Amino acid sequence: MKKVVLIFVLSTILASCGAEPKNNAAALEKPNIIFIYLDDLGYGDVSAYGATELSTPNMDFLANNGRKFTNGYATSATCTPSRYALLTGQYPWRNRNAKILPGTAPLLIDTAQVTLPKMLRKHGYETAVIGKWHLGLGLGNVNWNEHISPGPNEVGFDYSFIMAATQDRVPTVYIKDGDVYNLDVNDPIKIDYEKNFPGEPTGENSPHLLKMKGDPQHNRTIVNGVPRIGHMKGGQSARWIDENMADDFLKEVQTYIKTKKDKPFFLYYGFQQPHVPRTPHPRFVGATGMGPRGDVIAEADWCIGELIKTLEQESLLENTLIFLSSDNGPVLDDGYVDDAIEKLGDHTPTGKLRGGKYSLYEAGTRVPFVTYWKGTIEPGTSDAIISQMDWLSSLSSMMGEEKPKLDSENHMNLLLGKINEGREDVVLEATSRTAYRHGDWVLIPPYPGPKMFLTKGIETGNGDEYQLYNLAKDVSQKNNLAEKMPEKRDEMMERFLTIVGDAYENTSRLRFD
Ligand code: NG6
Ligand code: CA
Repeated sequence: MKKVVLIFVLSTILASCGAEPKNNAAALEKPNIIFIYLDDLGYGDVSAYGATELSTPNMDFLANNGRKFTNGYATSATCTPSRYALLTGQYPWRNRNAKILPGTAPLLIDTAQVTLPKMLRKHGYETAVIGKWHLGLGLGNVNWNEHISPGPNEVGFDYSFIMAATQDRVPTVYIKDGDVYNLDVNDPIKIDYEKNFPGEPTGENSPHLLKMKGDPQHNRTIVNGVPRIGHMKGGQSARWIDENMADDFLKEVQTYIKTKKDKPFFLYYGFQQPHVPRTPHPRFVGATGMGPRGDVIAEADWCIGELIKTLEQESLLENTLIFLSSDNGPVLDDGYVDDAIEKLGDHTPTGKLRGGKYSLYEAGTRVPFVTYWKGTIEPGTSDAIISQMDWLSSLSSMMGEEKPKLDSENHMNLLLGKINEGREDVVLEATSRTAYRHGDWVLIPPYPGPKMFLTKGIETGNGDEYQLYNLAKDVSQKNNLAEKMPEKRDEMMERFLTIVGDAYENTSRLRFD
């Protein structure tokens, strides 16, 4: 009898807790969290975002059954700064080292900094990063033949299986919990970004060994028939096979999920696609008729489908919050001859947006941005402004924490599709230059330097004049209103400077080539 009463009392208390209006309705929940983070996937590369020449059924599944954001931003138009902001909740331009890093760069995140995985770990999560890292490793002068630290494991990840930088940079090996994976100690790895090791084949001196040609920057050590940025010697048994990379990461992800059933987990799944070199597994070659760029998008989409299947098989889909996005906008020619331009046909990787990777225009930073949580997030579309940087504060609030003092804002209810209000404004960054969005308006202040990345055919956003666009009426940024609306321009500039201060003064004098 007593037991029954106690249970009744407890359940009444619990029920009344749940019924209380909370800042965050999901405050008591600790779902698994998976970030699916693609590399250089454009706003227009997903069929749910309007692509008609390319089919992405699994990304569409998440977008159409979850919340599809049409004004979701990466903080930056390149990889390292976007990833830095995603994990630390800080604008990357506050850290002058947050730029595209070479493969030998030291760890960019301070081990004392607040990070998303550290915050979640405090709340009982197990955390893992599998895939692309590109946030630096060690303290400089890494010896790849010894344990490498600090790295992901020192900034909050319990488990890491990573590619150090990019697929086009040496060292072309995986690193598992700080150790090069499959390394033979008798064949040590040496890395040099400046000069070659005597007798080592490069794209330049041994073009007959290439299965894909690179430009002069991507023409150093040849690994697996692909010339890279930087020189590498040794580590033969550890070198990855590019065509297997998608399967390698997926297998890691599936194993991780299957073994993590007791505690909630946070998994950051960093895809390498469709960054260069684009090397689809043979079973995806020809999948799209668009050459390697299209085919690796099909491959990535397949991996996402397999991930969803695994979650379903493990009965985890209803208890897992999934975020799908990209670190920056699209580029066609990024250093290799792979027919990306020639076979594009009618596909528009940027959708209706202007610019692309490296650009201050919208296509640089506005990316596919989807949240999915079966049974919790109602399907729908949101045009509210949201930044990837906001996850840290949003998830902090979900864990019942105070908002950390960071650039990150709490928009958990928006991410869960409960409301449709987001950021008032956001600063957008491209190769250290910044622009400012407030409501429907975007201001690009003047920057010196070329207006076009000639080899890439992408507009930089540079110019001698202010640029002011109303995105509600002119999403393609064709109609510069700065001269017609000087008051609006000044108001925007004032707000912008209040946030970025010296950062604009410093970058506006530099040239970006
Ligand atoms: C650039 C590389 C480019 C790509 C990019 C990083 C040259 C000329 N270009 O420096 O190929 O690797 O860095 O891309 O070297 S990101 O998506 O990781 O930011
Ligand atoms: Ca990228």
